[in-house]
Amino acid sequence: MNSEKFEIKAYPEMWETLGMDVERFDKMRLMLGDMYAQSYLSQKNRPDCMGYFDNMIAEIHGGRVQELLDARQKGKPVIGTFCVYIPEEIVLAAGGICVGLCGGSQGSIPDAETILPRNICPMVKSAFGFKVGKVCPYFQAVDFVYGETTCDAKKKTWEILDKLVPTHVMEIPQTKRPAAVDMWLSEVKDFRDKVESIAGSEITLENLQEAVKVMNNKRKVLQRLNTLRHTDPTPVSGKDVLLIEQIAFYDEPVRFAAKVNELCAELEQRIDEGVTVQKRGAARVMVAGVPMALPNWKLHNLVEGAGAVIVNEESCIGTRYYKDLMTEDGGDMESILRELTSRYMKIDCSCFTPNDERIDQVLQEYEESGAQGIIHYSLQFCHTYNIEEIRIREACKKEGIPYMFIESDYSPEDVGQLETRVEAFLEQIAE
Ligand code: BJ8
Repeated sequence: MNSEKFEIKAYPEMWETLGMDVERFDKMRLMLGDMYAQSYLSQKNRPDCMGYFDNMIAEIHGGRVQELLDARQKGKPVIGTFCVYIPEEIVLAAGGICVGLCGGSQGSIPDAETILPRNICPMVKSAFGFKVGKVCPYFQAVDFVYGETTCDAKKKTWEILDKLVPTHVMEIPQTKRPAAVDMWLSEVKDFRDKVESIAGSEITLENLQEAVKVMNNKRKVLQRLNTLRHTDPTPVSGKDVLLIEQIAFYDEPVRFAAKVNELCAELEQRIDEGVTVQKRGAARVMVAGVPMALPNWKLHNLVEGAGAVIVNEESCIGTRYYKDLMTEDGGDMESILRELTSRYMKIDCSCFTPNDERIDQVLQEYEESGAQGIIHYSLQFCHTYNIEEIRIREACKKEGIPYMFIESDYSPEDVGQLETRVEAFLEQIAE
């Protein structure tokens, strides 16, 4: 796609119907389009199959939103989420759509700060600001949103968000003890009941089994993609893989999996032919830490702009979302819900204590990815990741892994300073 011609399509009539601030949103659309063209379309030698994902961005404010509205018209539940703990399988089994609403944009933060304190996580402020400013068609299109009690910023924001959009809260335990797992199973069942009440019918065993297969397949293709990008030299940029991991949270899962598979086939061919996006001698970096919600491409722009390549994201918009699968052996409703609960409890979010599994997982992914160093990325005011960083740093030191910690937000103010730090880190890796 030609960067000069790229534009995110406008759907003013639809936005009007959704009760959005159309004039303001239209300006944000143009800015996002420019940002995308600059960050993405300026890359050299991209795989042809990235065209589908470019188009998903071009249609981000219309095409997919229309699919959500069509589903609602047919009485299907359309649910907004903010965390990978919300079991998508249940929504799919009810014929519904699950859409990620985490915010990765600076543009909506001033809206949030008219209500919320300034010194909380930018991801929470960005998402909340989208609803306050009426500048996100997805927020306007959902039946309700499902929050969770993972961190303090989120769980207290849901009480305020509920005044603007129906907000349900799922209790996520803080430990993985047997009693905590049982408690969470009951939360999963409550979630199922809520989804069924919107759908107006019970989820059948057959539909749940099918939904498990659909989600497994989506996760498997993301695993395939991640394995291919680990090839040295890599056939695809870290930015492009991050984009796909972000789109995974709002695209239709069967279509998405098919398109990622097409891309994987192209990457295999590139590997055979020795086609790479990695410059000779480029440093290979793994990123670990908090999720980077669309359009947070700040760190990837910095690292790849400095000539290195990112080869893994240990993050919920990354491997934490797709590393664990379910069995597809059948079973009854109760056993599938139990397995679903266990599958989700393997997610090693820093909100858990203790969280030793994550330290091991980071080291394992470092090995598998062929990276030469780790950047731990946290958002400002995210206490759990900022503190867990200490243990990751210690583990890296013990293993002799080059390591750097970045705490940032969505504003461009620290870009210059981060550029200098990233360059120094890349030089250290190259030594
Ligand atoms: S399972 S990482 S998606 S909670 S960065 S909002 S934790 S203050 S995003 Fe997350 Fe679920 Fe965990 Fe994953 Fe709070 Fe931290 Fe902000 Fe965060």
